[in-house]
Amino acid sequence: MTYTVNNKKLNNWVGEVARLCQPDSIYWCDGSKKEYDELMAGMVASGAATPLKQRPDCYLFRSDPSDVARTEERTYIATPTRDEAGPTNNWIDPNELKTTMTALYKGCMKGRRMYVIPFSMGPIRSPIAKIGVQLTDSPYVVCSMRIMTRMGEAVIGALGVDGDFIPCLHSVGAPLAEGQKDVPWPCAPMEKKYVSHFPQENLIWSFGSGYGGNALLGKKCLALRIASAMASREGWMAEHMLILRLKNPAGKQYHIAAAFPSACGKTNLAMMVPTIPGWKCETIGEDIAWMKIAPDGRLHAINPESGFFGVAPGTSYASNPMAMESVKKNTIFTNCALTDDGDVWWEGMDGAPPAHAIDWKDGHWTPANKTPAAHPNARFTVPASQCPVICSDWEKPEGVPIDIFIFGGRRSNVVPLVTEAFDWDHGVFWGATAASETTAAIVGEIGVLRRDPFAMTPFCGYNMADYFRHWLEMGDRLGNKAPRIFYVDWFRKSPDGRWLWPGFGENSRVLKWMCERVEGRAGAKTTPIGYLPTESDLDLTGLNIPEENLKQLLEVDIDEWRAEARSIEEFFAQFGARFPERLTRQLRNLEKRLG
Ligand code: OXD
Ligand code: MN
Repeated sequence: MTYTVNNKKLNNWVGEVARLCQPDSIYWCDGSKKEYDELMAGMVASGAATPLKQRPDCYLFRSDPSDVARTEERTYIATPTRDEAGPTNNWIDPNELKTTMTALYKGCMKGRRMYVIPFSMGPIRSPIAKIGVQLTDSPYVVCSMRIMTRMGEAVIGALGVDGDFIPCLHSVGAPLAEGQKDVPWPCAPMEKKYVSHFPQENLIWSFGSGYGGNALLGKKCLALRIASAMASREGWMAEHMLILRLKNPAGKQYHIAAAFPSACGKTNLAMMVPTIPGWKCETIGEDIAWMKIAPDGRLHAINPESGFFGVAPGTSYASNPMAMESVKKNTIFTNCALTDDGDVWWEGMDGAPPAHAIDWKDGHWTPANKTPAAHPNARFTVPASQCPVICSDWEKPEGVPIDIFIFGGRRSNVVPLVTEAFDWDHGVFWGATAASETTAAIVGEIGVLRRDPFAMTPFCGYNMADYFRHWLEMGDRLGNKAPRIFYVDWFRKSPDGRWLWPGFGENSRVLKWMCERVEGRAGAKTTPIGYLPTESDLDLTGLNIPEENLKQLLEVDIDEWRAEARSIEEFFAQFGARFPERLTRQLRNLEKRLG
């Protein structure tokens, strides 16, 4: 160790875990580039990582084929009663879960080193930030955490002698016997994987997976599940939201936070290049927002992360040029394909596919193959500072004041391009009823929908009904300083299955309307579901879009909405007595307006 740790709670916990997991050695991470380079060199030597000839300081990892994504079915919220976790979470009694997992952790780090990763979610010493410490036996996790969080010695300084932290215990669950050779991606079988949260104790225990949100515990586990439970107790908000700053041609700034389910374009929107002349977008975050009411009475947001863990397939210069520019150096790629000239490739990248590549399973691949070269959940892990449009204030400790909230999802029909809520409660109703198609929609019919309130279904660390109530109460506290709330759907299709809206940079036209609504300058029509722009309220200059598309994008079909109201009623019913009466009233008001 190159530094001294005087924090008793930390020293005791590290000792306790070491006795249980029995690693060969303990290593305290300092967070330096030298340390990162040494760990990477070790992983290259062992065959776990491949350096990329075409991209400086970039490495490719291939996971075990059984360990490729967040495992929602193995993710638990262990509250004292099932009701505190609510109907949308997996629940196990905390004592039972601890007994099961303690048995798994016993000796699980044998033959491996245990790394201590002190990290801060949010700029170190920001009034909104929180400190966590992750113990892990995965050097891949250490290197990824160095990109995704502020980690190392500086955090130990901020923790001090008696500072508190959120303990995050992680093991890949693959001990090595004496002389046993390691595999490139150690992990445990599915039935032994657990991603467990104990919200009453602010404690995270993860076992058996080395991938993404299962293993980089600062992200979904701490910054969303544990933080959402802390936020409801402490009166702030932890949300699955991107944060961006939009600047109009006069230089006026607007800050927007938007919640969309995974793979609905959060990263693309956060780094968008507006097509309207003079408007600029700057990225603050692309996945998570932590927000507190500041002394000015407004809601201020920080991005608790310091890197992007983005989905690679589909990312291209056409869909997200800023992401493509960001990943040119210092990036970890996981489960992408490797080209013969030493670069990465994935489906949807610009240009023709390579004639030959090594696929994510380490096999030979040509375009004739039926299976994809990159896994559909292949990822890039990149420092946020490398994004060419990162906002100069992205690390401001007090955050940025939010003007606008956006909710949305992927719906091929029913939901218009954009709707403004009548007021805060109506906006919370929009958030609570957000839905997204989980499969391709059948033309002309409502597709297979999953309701994903606030895009938080997999990430809410307590009963979702109480979470809705928390949103309503935040509105009461914010009063007339509350952000305005909008709902968007970039994914509308025509009855014959064509996209009605071009999306990407053209979405700036919709954002411009929102900003002008905030200023009281843009018009709107009142409909039963909220305020909608008319064609003339949107700036469509230079956009070549058929009249018929606009008509469909901005219409409200009363019959479809009556069916929608019935489906919302069914969805709300699962929350029982805990469900806030104010949202039931919103549903009744919608029904009345629909007639
Ligand atoms: C997600 C992610 O799955 O951000 O939402 O990785
Ligand atoms: Mn996400």
